[in-house]
Amino acid sequence: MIEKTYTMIKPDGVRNHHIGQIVSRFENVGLTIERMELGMVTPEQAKANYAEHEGKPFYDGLISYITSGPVVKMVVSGENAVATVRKLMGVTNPADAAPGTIRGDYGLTMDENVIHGSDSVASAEREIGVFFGE
Ligand code: IDP
Ligand code: MG
Repeated sequence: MIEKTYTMIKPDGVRNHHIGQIVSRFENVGLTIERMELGMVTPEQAKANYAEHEGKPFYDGLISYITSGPVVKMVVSGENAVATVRKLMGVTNPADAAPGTIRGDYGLTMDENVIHGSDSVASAEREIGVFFGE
């Protein structure tokens, strides 16, 4: 099914100059970049995006991290876009992510894991609303 997902290169991915490599991976498999914007995440957007993690030990650090520098916000579309982006990202902890995945290739620790991707079509719709206001 053709669907849209929200994905975001986190501040470490931008700071470490991986934007081009990451966007290439999406384009290489045939996904389409529908929207793309470099900018900061506001505290309000960070809290809305990570509401499910409020109260967890890493929550405050996560909000600081995601608001610490510019990110690249993207809407990506294509066949199975949600699952395909998650597959290209690799598992949450870069230490466990397979080589060849974005987190496996460009990350080292859980504190800075390079990229975000929506975990379902419903999350994607919500997150596109949070970050692109639609
Ligand atoms: P996901 O990004 O792979 O969907 P989630 O479990 O939804 O992973 O966690 C959201 C984000 O919160 C992660 O991408 C990571 O930045 C951060 N995070 C999750 N667990 C930890 C942790 O144990 N320590 C530090 N940061 C964490
Ligand atoms: Mg998640």
